[in-house]
Amino acid sequence: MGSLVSCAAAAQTPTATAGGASGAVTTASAFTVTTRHKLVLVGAGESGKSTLFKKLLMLYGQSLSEAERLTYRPNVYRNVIDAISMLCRCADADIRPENASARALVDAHAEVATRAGLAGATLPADVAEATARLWADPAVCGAFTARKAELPDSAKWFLDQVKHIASEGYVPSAEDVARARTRTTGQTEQEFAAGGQSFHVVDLGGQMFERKTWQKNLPEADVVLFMVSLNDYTRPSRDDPWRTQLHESIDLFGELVHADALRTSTKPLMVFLNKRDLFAASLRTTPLSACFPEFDDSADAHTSASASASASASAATGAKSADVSTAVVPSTPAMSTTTMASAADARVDAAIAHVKSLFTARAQDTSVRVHVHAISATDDECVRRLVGSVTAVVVAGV
Ligand SMILES: Nc1nc2c(ncn2[C@@H]2O[C@H](COP(=O)(O)OP(=O)(O)OP(=O)(O)O)[C@@H](O)[C@H]2O)c(=O)[nH]1
Ligand SMILES: [Mg+2]
Repeated sequence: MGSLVSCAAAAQTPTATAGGASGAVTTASAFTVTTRHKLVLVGAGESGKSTLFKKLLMLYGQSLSEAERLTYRPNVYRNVIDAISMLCRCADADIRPENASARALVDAHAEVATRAGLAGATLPADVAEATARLWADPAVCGAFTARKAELPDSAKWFLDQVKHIASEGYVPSAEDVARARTRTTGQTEQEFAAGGQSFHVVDLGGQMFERKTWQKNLPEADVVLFMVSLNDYTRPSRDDPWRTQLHESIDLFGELVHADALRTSTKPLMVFLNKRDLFAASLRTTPLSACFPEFDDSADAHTSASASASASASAATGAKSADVSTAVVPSTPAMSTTTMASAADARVDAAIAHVKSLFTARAQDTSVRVHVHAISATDDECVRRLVGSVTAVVVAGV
């Protein structure tokens, strides 16, 4: 699946069969496919479009060879150094004096590597050791927990395994590749086959200055996939301290459904409320009402009323109860673990239902057919279910 490293070139020629594309198309031909459905991935920056794109190719294309995974090593190194540098800047004077030398080492490595244009080229063992010490420092941990730094959501994934990443012979796993953060510029496209259908998926950059590519791709899309980071309810907007990036994502969706290419069309538009895993974890400490004051977070409002809705919603989205099984739910001696887990699930699902209603409300005066699912793009099983839902939509044509 050379596509993951070379697909930018394929962007000019969507039917190119080089690299991974050929593998996916070969699979498609086994089903005697006649139609190729174009899926266009849009949504705000860091909502998880590329993560889903990579997962789709990993699950439905050919698995990545060791050589291909190795090409992601500099990216992983860079993710580690960027994350620890940002956290140290936020923790700053509170870092323990005994970790001052570790910080100096990390800073020097980051600075020299950046100046030499070699960020990500190496991750020496002593720098990895220093990173691990800093990651264990209470001030750095505190800065992470308090979300003081604008870190990619994969920061913890990589910092937790920094010594392994720096070890000799380290080859990024498929999961490391999926989670390695790189901002998408322009567009990346690829083909895959699933459920007897052939798909052409286009991953577009979501940062503000990248969105010009959306207009060009939307008219040709058979299904528009709009990604949202549910966890953005805890991320303040960069422009307005009273709003969060989730508010901005809702506005962006409103603009999208009213764009000329969509407003009067009956194109299916699937909204993926992504990062359900992080959302469930964040709800333990930050109520959704902190972002949407009209939402009632109280346990009583959701546990009994939405328990059955929760079960069906979880089944439909592939949401895992295990994600929230340790959630802090007001416990009584009579409350069993299962009850606690389902109560926590019900609260997460109620919060998701509220966010979903905010998105669907924006499309009410359009003819766009909106389908909303809560997902975790990092979860293979969830991505498989998502593909089932996409297939059902293209087959039904609604
Ligand atoms: N825990 C968790 N992390 C996720 C999930 N989906 C994406 N991420 C992480 O979120 C970060 C951003 O994901 P990307 O896929 O790069 O986001 P994007 O939408 O392509 O961003 P742009 O290219 O800037 O538009 C990465 O570090 C991913 O590993 C998820 O479901 N759960
Ligand atoms: Mg991207």
